[in-house]
Amino acid sequence: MSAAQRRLQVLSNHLLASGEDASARASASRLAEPLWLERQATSGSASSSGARVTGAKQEPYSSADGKPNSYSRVHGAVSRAPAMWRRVASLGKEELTDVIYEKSEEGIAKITINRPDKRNAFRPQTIQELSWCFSDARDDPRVGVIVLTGAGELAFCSGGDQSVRGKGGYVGEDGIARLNVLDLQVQIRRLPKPVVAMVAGYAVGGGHILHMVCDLTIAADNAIFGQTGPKVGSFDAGYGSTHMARLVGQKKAREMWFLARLYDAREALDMGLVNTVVPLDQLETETLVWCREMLRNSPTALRVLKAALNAAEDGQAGIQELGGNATMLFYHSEEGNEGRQAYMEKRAPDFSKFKRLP
Ligand code: S0N
Repeated sequence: MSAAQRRLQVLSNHLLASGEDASARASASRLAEPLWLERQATSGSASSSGARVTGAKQEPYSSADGKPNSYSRVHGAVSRAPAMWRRVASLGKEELTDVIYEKSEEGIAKITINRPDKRNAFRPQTIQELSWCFSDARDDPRVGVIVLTGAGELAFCSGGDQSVRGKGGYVGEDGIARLNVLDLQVQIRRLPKPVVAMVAGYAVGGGHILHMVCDLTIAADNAIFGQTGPKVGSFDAGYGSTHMARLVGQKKAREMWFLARLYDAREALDMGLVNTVVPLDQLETETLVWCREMLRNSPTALRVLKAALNAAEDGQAGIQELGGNATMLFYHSEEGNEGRQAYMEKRAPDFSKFKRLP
């Protein structure tokens, strides 16, 4: 039995064990069929909600009549070639044990949670290493997009490692209990470059929240999503609840949390949890295509858009992030520089030459 079939069996058992109705069982058995649909060059296939289930071959900018338009000529055809990854084994003096960190020359960083024996559950050390990698990727001007994933085909991440959970959080080698994944969520959200979750297998518990706080999620057809907290005595009353409600709506978010069910990739696509679903063997290829498309686009446009989309949810912290981008752009301007220059030359600034635009 292949890994994908095994996942489907687990999901099917889960639905049957929870007394699902006939339609849910039909949904589980439907999963035995390939769930992706090839997107046609001229008319894309759509799922019941209108969300696209995409296949391996895509023409991202084909026009309605099938003829190439100028947008297609200028921006079309993205390479599907494998990335040439270069491993970063340590950051400063710190050896990475729980995480694999790689970069490609074209500007993609890939961060892999590497605890497959535990379905990539995270312990404090894992979160610390993830944070170092994200920090490095943020500061590296050659990196334009970051991919977060899990080792193997069985799991993206199964949340907090229950075997090191103590009173007050997850206990590290220093004996201190922490919930440092909350800081990581904020770090991913604030990072001014797109972060893409590449999900095969389980994304559950705190692992589900990690994919939700990423900007985009590319799911394999064996991916399974859900919150387990109410079954194992935990919950995330921060982004894990509020951002989820923004993604899937209040009713669905309450269902996901209160019942703690698991959902297959198609259901996740239909409810807006993920951006696309692809065959497992196409997962990295498709993720690279999405990354390469973003790498072609204006980095400043992407960073300000990310800040703006965050700001609508994040209150003053979101405005601070958006405001920081405005300041950064102003520092690049002649007008901004005139103020600094005047101060350094001990003279009054001359802002009269700058137009007061409508
Ligand atoms: C993922 C599941 C469904 C996979 O089932 P499968 O394929 O049958 O594999 P198993 O045999 O169950 O697992 C294989 C081995 O992996 C170990 N393992 C798996 N997950 C964990 C885990 N989370 N912690 C520790 N070990 C894990 C298994 O024990 C097994 O090992 P062996 O072979 O030695 O027996 C299934 O594994 C499953 O249900 N896993 C548990 C999922 C879960 O409940 N996760 C925790 C949920 N809670 C959180 O994540 C809270 C996180 C948190 O820190 C937080 C707190 C406050 C606010 C926010 C957060 C936040 O994260 O955001």
